[in-house]
Amino acid sequence: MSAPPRSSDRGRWHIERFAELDSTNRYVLDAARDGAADGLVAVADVQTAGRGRLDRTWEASAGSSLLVSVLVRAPAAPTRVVMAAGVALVRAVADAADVAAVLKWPNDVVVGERKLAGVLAEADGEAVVVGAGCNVNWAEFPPELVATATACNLEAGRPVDRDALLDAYLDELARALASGDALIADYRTHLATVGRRVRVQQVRGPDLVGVAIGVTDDGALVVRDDHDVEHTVTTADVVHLRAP
Ligand code: BT5
Repeated sequence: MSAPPRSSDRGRWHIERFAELDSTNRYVLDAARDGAADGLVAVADVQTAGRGRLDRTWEASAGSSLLVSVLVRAPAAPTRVVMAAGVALVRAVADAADVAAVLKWPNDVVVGERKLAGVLAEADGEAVVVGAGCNVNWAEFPPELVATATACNLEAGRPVDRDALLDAYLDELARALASGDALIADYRTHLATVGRRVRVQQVRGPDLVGVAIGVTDDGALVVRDDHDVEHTVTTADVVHLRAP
């Protein structure tokens, strides 16, 4: 049985902090199914089964990362909540760590081509759980991440306060969720993928290579392939390529 969480409130958010959880997304999804109110936030120092998209694993040694999930019971489409989380993370790492990051579609927070943070949204009925994992203070990465990941401390050249980053993220997320149609424009502003040559690894379908030419209001990526055919992509991984 794990220790009970420490609770606090911040604006619309009710925050529960755990030393350890299997997954903050799993915890908040279960709470949503049990009727938890909009605004529940779970934070963990470490996860034993942190999850990424498409059944992948999210790695974080104890205390190294911001691991946070929030419950949004909004009429907004889940894609809006995901966009809001991406925008909020980019702004939060700028506010709390002076790190200039951008978004790689759909929702990786990157510095250059290195991944600083990722977002995983899961829905149950009208409840949307949006989880964010952000590398905050890492001494070194495991071999499988060493070429692809970065952390706030490595970018800022100083240790970064995880609680300050959490506060900034929750404040920015509340603002982004309340921003209506401006959210889409803000998401496009932070998105580095449009205009880039990309390889799109689709979950259902072949890889595409071409140029990302836009994002729909629902957050789908529009890619013009090398045969001049346009594709609208909803679930995929994108690799930014160098221009030929
Ligand atoms: C994501 O998935 O980027 C979403 C990650 C969401 C994690 C948060 S933590 C709090 C909440 N509770 C959870 O259980 N999950 C959420 P995806 O786009 O599938 O990326 C996963 C891939 O990123 C992995 O397959 C690795 O290649 C890489 N990766 C894993 N850990 C990483 C890390 N710490 N930093 C950078 N890359 C990582």
